[in-house]
Amino acid sequence: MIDELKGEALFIRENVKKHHEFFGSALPMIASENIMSPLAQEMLISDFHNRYAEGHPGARYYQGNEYVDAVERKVIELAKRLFRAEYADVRPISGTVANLAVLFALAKPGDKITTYSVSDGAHISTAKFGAVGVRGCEPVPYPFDRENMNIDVDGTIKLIKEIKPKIALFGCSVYLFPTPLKDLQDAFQEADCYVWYDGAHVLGLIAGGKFQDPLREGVHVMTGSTHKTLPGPQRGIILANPKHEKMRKKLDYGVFPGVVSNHHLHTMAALGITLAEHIVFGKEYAEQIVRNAKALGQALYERGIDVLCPHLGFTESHTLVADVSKNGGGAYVAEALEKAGIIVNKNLLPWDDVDSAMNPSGIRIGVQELTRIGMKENDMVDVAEIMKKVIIDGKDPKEVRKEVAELRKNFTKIHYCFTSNAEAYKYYELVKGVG
Ligand code: DSN
Repeated sequence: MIDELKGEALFIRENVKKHHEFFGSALPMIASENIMSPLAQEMLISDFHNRYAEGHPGARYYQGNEYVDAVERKVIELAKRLFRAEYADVRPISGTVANLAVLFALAKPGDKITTYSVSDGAHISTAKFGAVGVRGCEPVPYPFDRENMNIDVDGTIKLIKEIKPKIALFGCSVYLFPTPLKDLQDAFQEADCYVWYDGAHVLGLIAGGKFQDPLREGVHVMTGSTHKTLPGPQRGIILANPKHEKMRKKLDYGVFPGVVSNHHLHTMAALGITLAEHIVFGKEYAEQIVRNAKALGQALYERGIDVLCPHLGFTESHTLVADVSKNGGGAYVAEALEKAGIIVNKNLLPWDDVDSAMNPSGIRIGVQELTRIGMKENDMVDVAEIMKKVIIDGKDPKEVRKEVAELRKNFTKIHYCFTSNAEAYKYYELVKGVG
């Protein structure tokens, strides 16, 4: 029995090791992922993981939090500094949990919330079948300009003025271009609504001075996960310039006791280290991400792949979207690329029915992780050439896999962090001598 279950445990460990090897020789291009710095990774195996802390530093429900309190105070301070926010709550354990906290704080069942549609790029937590619906709120979609992959400004102004939503929410998993928030100010005023921006995908760009700066564009609250363009742990954050004191209290209560009990202290520590590193390296990193995304868009487009928005330079973020319906569809292309070691995801495009999520027209491509391991614009051309071999030339992905592994040999380090010489995707042999 012991031997059998030790075998099961080793099976799990072995597969995690294989995963490391796979990612270490692949091109990870999921737009919502990234790798943490070694210093941040170290926090994940600390004793912080084993402990509880509820409430606020200095006002806890458990003993033993002396050092946890010092860390939490520091993480809040770093978050406020990086995002120039009056208010930061670093306790949400994921982006969706942060969103639930805001929904419980600022809305009640039956309230209307204007938002992007999922097929136009919205995150699922903003949908009827996601957190907004779980709170019992009514999402009302913004009119969308498919050609420019953004809200239709005139239509959105009209909608907000008519509907007078409780919250005007802007939250996407595909943010190619900044939301023109400044153009909507009058509508926000007239509706007297809360303005909420879910910046999960672009937090690292925002902090690095790229894309847009929602908290200075009329947004009251910005949420996000902390592991995308901000290359931190799987966690969430709430940043705000509260409309009034009452809002501050509501947000606080929305998090705890609202939707978070213990807040996973090891990832909080990792977040703090990520924030400190981003204060130093974030600008340089964000600028390179956007340059790389544009370069990859151009190179793919020149090779016959239908990347959206060529007339706008493809993107202003880390993300590209391509319509691959003529190449076999999103599911087929994403799987073929995976076999070649190029990891992207199939993605709905605005003209897809939401029910076709398992076989949509598009793929979504992110360059934040390739940038993190040191790739520059000229490397994007190499990546595009390899992708073309699968998508356009229909070459055997297993053959292309060898080229991918060869290319990756030149990119083994994590950049834009305090320990820039460290190996990416390293498997740390924590437990020696098992078995
Ligand atoms: N749905 C995830 C993504 O954008 O990939 C984010 O939660």
